[in-house]
Amino acid sequence: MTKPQTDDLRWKLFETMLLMRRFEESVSRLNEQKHFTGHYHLYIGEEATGSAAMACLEPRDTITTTHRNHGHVIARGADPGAALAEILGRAGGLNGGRGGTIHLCDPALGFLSTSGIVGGSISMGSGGAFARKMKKDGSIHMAFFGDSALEEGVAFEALNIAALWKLPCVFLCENNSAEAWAPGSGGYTTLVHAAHDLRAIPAALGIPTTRVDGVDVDACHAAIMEGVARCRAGEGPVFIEAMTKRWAGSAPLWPELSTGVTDLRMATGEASTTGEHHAWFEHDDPVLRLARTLLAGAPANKARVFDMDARVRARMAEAEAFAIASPSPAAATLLDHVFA
Ligand SMILES: Cc1ncc(C[n+]2csc(CCOP(=O)(O)OP(=O)(O)O)c2C)c(N)n1
Ligand SMILES: [Mg+2]
Repeated sequence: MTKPQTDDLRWKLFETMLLMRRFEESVSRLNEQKHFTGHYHLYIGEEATGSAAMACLEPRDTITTTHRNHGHVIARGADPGAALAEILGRAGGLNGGRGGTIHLCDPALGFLSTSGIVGGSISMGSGGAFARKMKKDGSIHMAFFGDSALEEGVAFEALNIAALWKLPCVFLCENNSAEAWAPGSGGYTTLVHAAHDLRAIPAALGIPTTRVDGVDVDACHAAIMEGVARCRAGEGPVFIEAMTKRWAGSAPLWPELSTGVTDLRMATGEASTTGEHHAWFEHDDPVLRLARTLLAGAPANKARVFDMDARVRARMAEAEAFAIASPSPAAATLLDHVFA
């Protein structure tokens, strides 16, 4: 059930979502311009979930995330320039250029680890939540993962131990497979699971579950806040499944900015949404959806929306310049951070 949110919270979430979106558009552009090579994943289409989730956390809480991490790291407040530099593998990056896009991580903001191993975030999530429980201070852990992670055996074990030990973990499943549920249904399928309702897996272990529209930021915030409150109260883990449509640009193996640079005039009716991506522009893009909510019946908000976007774009232009100017790690540092 969607609870009405305050306007202040909506504006805060909108600014975060815009920054996440403009960040990913920069990543796409920098890849096209060959500033970095190798595989990468964009968070476009899932901004409502990540921004709402981060708004429910406190600074003392910890987080684990996945290969599709950019949005989480940015929404938690990481510096966009240092994050972009990391994706470019530069010395000025969040992790000195060692992590790259797949392992982008900001430990200072409570990210314990970012794992490119599907299912890794769930297992480290139970570990992180165990540490929080030992602290006895009401802090919690949030583990982000995709729908495919539940195919991994370790997911069952990690959920089981979290249930048995009442660990304060929000297991946040970002399910972007709604229309690519099985092989042959088109697009690049991620989920091949015998369970047709993923909630059945944690539910079998007695973990409370919720499914929420991952494009609706109000609904996400309400559902995640409820889960976070349960965890903080010592009632054990929760499982939240945020459903999003697969963004067309994530359908191919390599991301493509197929829907173009986001044009907020689509939310005011000043730019056309017709064509191949009509449904995405009208219903499935969380940024455009929230822009429409903010503008509904409040024409005076138009200037605020576009001013906010201009500020965010200027911030991203600075971030891009910083990342591109950042040098590659010095050869002499090659063996730094090597354990053995
Ligand atoms: C253990 C493991 N198996 C396979 C892969 C290759 N792989 C990378 S991303 C991915 C799909 C992940 O899907 P999902 O968890 O739903 O996240 P999404 O990319 O859809 O956000 C796979 C199979 C991997 N990284 N780790
Ligand atoms: Mg998926």
